[in-house]
Amino acid sequence: MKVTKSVFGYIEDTPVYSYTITNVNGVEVTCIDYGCTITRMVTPDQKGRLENIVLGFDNLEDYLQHSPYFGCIVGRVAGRIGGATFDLEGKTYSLAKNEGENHLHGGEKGFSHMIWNSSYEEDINRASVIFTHFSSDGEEGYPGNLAMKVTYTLTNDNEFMIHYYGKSDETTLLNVTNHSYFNLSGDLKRTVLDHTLTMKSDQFVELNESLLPTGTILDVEDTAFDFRNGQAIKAGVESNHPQNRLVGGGYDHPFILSANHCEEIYLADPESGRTLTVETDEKSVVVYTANQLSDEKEIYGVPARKHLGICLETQGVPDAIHHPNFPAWILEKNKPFSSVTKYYLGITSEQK
Ligand code: G6D
Repeated sequence: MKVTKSVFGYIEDTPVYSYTITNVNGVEVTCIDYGCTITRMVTPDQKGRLENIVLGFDNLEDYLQHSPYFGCIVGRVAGRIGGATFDLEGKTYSLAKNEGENHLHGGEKGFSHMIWNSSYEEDINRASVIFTHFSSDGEEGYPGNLAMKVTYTLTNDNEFMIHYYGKSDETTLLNVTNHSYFNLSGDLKRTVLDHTLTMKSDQFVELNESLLPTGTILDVEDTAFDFRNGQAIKAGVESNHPQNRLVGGGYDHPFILSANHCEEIYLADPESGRTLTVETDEKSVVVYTANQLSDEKEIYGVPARKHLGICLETQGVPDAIHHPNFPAWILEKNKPFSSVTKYYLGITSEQK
């Protein structure tokens, strides 16, 4: 399988490289080493039309100035950490307050805002782009020298995989995800409101006004958060549930997955026939329906607007460091972290 590499732009004098992997079906994934950002993902619709299905930009300046985490790797810790502080092994750590009094998505210069080392590998039926970053002790306030590796792999079976690997010489925190905004209509023809989502999840995490978890886990039963039998995304926009209203109409919530690696997350666009099946090692997925997407910048020539994309951020439950009832994401000293999330890029007529 073919990988093409080119210079996407420069940050000061440092080149930012772009990689495009193309498979035998014309499926393409383009990513850059700034934030390991996926800038384009091209897949066929049910009529074979190859179109882009993610929000992104075709130039570096727009990523630097206007990106609400389009397509990037988020960490060391995705989501919000309340009060931008945490205690670990008897020590208190202070983090950047980059969203009011809280810490969001790894801080001012987290994984999403740095140039990673990059390389690629080509094989007959798959190709990968490998990103590495050495996060020094104290980077963005986190303890431990953390060696990170993120590998994007595309196969000839239209499967895209992300493998996350991390190892630290001191106990630290690690809760990493990819923040792609998907839109299966193709070239952003429509919002995602008529996309249907089916998820193996019985519970979701209640948020407060700062969009931090309250610590309460709610049942999805009889709410617009019940995706077990599939429903349109617009259910959350039309819902009067206080949690849908709190986030501005839609979703911005962690869902607790009740199963892994059994098609636990299934997004479909009836009109294009495109589907996206997500399987993950992770215990939760933050579903964010771009409720805060502003119209400040066109996206591939399309006016940006609310609900133009949906994020399916597989990860540990946010702010778990402050909630003993949430599964922890403490990375023990010298114990490697390894997690895989798979995305199967399909169409409704085919059987996976
Ligand atoms: C908003 O609350 C949302 C986050 O979940 C999202 O990651 C960010 O926008 C891009 O802050």
